[in-house]
Amino acid sequence: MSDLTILPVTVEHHREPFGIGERAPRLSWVSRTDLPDWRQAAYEVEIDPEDGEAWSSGRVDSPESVLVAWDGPALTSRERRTVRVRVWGERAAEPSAWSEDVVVEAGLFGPSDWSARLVQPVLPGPAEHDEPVALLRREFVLHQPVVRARLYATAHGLYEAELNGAVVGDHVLAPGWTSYSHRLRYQAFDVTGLITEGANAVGVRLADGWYRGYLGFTGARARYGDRTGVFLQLEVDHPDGSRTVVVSDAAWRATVTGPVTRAGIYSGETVDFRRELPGWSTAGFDDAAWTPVDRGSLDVATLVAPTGPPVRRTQLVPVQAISASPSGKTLLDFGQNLVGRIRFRVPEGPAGTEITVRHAEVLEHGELGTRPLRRARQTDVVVLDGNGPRTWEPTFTFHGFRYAEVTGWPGELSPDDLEAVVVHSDLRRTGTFTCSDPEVERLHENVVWSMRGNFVDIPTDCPQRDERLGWTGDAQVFAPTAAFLHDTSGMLRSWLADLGVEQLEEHGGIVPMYVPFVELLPFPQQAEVGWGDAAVVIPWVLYQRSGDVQVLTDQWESMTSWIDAFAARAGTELDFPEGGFSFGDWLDTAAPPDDPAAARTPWQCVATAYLARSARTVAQVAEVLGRDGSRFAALGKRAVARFRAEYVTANGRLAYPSQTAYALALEFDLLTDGQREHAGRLLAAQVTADDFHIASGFLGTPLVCDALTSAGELPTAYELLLQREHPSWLYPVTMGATTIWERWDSMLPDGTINPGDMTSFNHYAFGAVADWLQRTVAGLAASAPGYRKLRIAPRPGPRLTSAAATHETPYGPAEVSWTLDGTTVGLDVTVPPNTTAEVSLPDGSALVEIGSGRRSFSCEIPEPKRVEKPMASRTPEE
Ligand code: RAM
Repeated sequence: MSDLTILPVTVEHHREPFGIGERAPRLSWVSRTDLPDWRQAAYEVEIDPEDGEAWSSGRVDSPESVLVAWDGPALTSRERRTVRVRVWGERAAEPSAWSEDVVVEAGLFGPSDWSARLVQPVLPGPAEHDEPVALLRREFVLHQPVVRARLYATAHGLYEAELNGAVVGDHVLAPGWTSYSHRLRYQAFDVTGLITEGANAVGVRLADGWYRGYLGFTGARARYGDRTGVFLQLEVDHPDGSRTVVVSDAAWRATVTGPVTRAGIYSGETVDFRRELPGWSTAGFDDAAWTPVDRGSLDVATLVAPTGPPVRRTQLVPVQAISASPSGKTLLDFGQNLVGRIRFRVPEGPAGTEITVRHAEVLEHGELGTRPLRRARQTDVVVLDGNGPRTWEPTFTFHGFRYAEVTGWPGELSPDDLEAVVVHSDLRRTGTFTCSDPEVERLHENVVWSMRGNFVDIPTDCPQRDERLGWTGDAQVFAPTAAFLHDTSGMLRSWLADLGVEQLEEHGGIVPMYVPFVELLPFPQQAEVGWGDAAVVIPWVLYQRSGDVQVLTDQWESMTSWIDAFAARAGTELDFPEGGFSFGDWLDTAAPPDDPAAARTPWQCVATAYLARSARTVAQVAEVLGRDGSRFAALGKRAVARFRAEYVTANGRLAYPSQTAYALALEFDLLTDGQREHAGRLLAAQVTADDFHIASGFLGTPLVCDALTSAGELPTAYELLLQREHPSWLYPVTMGATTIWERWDSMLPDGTINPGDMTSFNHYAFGAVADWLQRTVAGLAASAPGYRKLRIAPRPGPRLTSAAATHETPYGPAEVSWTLDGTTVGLDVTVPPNTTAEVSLPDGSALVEIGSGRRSFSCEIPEPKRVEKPMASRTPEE
């Protein structure tokens, strides 16, 4: 009987180590055991090449099991190696059994690996709303059987490849959105089963996507180029060791006469089945009417392999209800605001029948609420050809929707005719939170859905209107929550690489306000507090949560350059004397619908606080990396002093009586001990004076509950959390929200959409409170990088009788679950093997240090009491 199992090795942050870009990828493994207090004493890694000698690390005495260096010979392009590991526990002489084998396959590492050319279809002129989908193809003959075949591909635009009539792979929206001129991602697919000896054909559908399509809310398009193109290399290995390589080149032909007549990310897709070209991606198709492709240019040095998972279809959601609107329109309700598209099973109907489907997140007074979408039409159109039923789903678009309005459907529409296909980066889910209050659970579920909807290759602000941009501020405040809920390391490392390259090579150290950046919006490029800080905060969060030091090394220059750019805007006194515009505490509850930057707390105050925090973080990073961080530490110190001098009285009262000002001062550690205590009480008093309503924006809101908790004002944090009236986290839940809204009242109590022209119903920024739910209410947090050490510190409060969180740490599953019965707290915890935990019980008793395994605790606490509002601030009706 073995009570120690080693799960298959994982490679860097890949879900599947196929076509990877790392020559010496780091390896991680999880030990599964019921043995308490288990620690790894040693490991052995074996790496087998396809031919030749296996490599073994031999027994390595080390407790490391996360992102362990690949000490074997480096991979070469295309190489496949099989990896396994076994370990020794501290108390066992015998090793575990070997883990199951994992095959690691390298992608193409160098420019010399590529013989493909970028080929471009001839497109119609750039008329307004011209969003063509081109088809490209060529045939080829294989004179020998196929042992193995790989397709490497990318595009200017979005592509989907077919081989002999079969779609290649399950990626959606490939190659994704990166900073194309610096880093263009390619994909690798195993296509061994899709081709054979003899005649074959390869075809590619190609749409504008982010490259040539409409972007942003000024109607800009073709920001990266006005020609789309395909870059593809098919490599086929034969039994005699020879290889046939088929690439995109002058032999390809293209057309825009295919069935999909329009595809735009914002606008949706139109398919006209009368234009179908059966067999276009199979051998023998007559493409005489197609035109030769043009040769474009692509710098192969910009090609990069993915570091995270692709966008995929991750879930099917059935229609919940079909109804008629007051004006007689047919409406579908999927019961969940989601991101993806609808898959149609269209019945037979007369040729030329046009079915139009418009998507929206909400209904307004019973009708589809499309105003918040602005220019994004989110409309799919299906034109029938009179032949038989069909199943169709758009390929090159995604919509943010819960509802859809269908016109032109032939006959009666049944729920079986349609389903929603959820689409997003296929991140591994790692975190959960549950509790006794169904509304709080729904809030948390809404956060998860908003994350899914906005992690579509890049982290976006919203997934529905004519925006969907990688706003850095939104990602920065949400990163801790995101890193708990899903394994974000691979995806965000790619996005951070884009952030860094654009910041350093194009913006003189200023972090763009959204990444990838192209000139779209009428804002000046300047150091934006809270947005630019993404350069520092996100790598630090990823390091804390995943233990990956490399992200700090890779982002070092970006971080330090950001601090320099930020400090330059701050001026010699660090008080941002030039003023001007800044997003600041964006969407403060006091800001009117048409002026989202009009916050209670001036942005300069927020900026000095952020400068202090980011500079100090970089000083900590320097320590981790063994570099000299003294100038950042000194800058941090000066910024703290400046903040105190400018915004804090000697006793700890803030110049602005706002939740944000107090939360920043407390959470960013900007006060003296004496000031802290007073400020904590004043924050609680402020929240009470605000009637336990949120009174902050993007930058302050994520900090308030944490600040109250650390100031010993937990019950006030609970009042804020459990508030149901606007503005609050639960108000949207009471309004039936199934995602986090951009504005606290994106939907007004009377069912009217907020009049502001920036009203998304799927915006994760305010969902950042979930991190507090996970870390503090449930009490599951990392106290050392990568959860090598956990901090288990649940904090029960009034009106909740239980809460629980789980997190798949790099070392295995961790769980915390508590119940409150009167005054008795029962606590069950699971600590992953090879880690330890410090447990801080809610009764305030001394920390308990424990090793891995399951443990239960109980303690007595005073019954959690609700905070009373002082009589003076009550309204007469109360
Ligand atoms: C809007 C969105 C986004 C925010 C920017 C500043 O476009 O609300 O979330 O980051 O403004």
